[in-house]
Amino acid sequence: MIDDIEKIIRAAGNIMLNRENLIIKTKGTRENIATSADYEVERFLRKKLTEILPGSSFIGEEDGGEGEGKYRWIVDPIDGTANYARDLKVSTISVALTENGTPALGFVYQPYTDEMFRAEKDKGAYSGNNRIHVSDRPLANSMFCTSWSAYKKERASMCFRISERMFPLCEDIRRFGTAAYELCLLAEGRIDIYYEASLQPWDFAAGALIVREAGGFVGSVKEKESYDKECPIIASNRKENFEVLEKIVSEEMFRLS
Ligand code: LIP
Repeated sequence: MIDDIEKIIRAAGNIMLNRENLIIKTKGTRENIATSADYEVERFLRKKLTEILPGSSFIGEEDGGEGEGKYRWIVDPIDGTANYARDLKVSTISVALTENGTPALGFVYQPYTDEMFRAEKDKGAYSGNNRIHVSDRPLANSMFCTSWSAYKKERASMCFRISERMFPLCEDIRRFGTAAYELCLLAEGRIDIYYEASLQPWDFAAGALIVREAGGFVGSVKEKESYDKECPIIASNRKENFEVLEKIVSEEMFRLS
C-alpha cells in the first residue's frame, strides 16, 4: 500500500505545482490564508486515500473531518501555504495514517525538490529509498528551527524570548515556514532542534512519526503531543537537547500565563 500512497501523493504534488488561476483567501486573520490549490489537493487526497483504505476516515486542514473508525488520515494538503502563495518553493504535502489514534504511517512530500520522506511505525524512516537518522550534534553546534506565532501574534513575545534564550546555546536559527518539512530536515540530520508554539495535528502528525523512526525525540511540553487539538511541539536529535529546550519553553509559557 505504501507505493500506492506515494503515487497518490506525487499526483497531488502535480496538482499543487499547477498555479494557473490560483485564488488566495484569508481564514480569519491576514496571516492565515488558504489557496484554491489547498482545497483542490485536499479533495483529491480525501477521495483517493479513502478509496484505497475502505472504511477509513479523513481529516484535512481545509474541509475538516468526517467518519470514525480504527484508521484515520490526517492531512495538510499544503503545509507552508504562506510560502506557496508567494511561490517561495518551500511547501510540502503532509499525510499521516493513524491506527486507533496513533500514527502508523507518515509521508511528507516536497514537490519542488521531489523529496519524499516516509516512515512506518517500528520500521524506520526514509528519504526516497535511503534510510535516514537524526544527527549527533551537541546543542552548541545545533541548527534551531522555530517560528514566532504568525497566526496568533499575542504569543510572539514569548516565542521571541525563547529564541533569545536558545540563540547563545545553539549554532544558529532557521525558519522554513513548513513544520512538516522542518521535522523531516531534523529526521534527516540536516537541522537538530525544533520548536513551535502551536501546531495543528495535520502540521506535525506525519513529521513526528518520521522524527521518532529516525531516532529523534518529539513531543509537546511535559506531555505527549495531542492528535485531537493544536499543541506546542518540540523535537530534537538528542534527549538532553530536547530537555534543555523543553525547560526554557515551559518557563516562558508559565511567564505568559
Ligand atoms: C504552517 C506551519 C508552519 C507554522 C505556520 C503554519 P500551514 O502550516 O507548517 O510551520 O509556523 O504558522 O501553521 O498553515 O501553512 O498549513
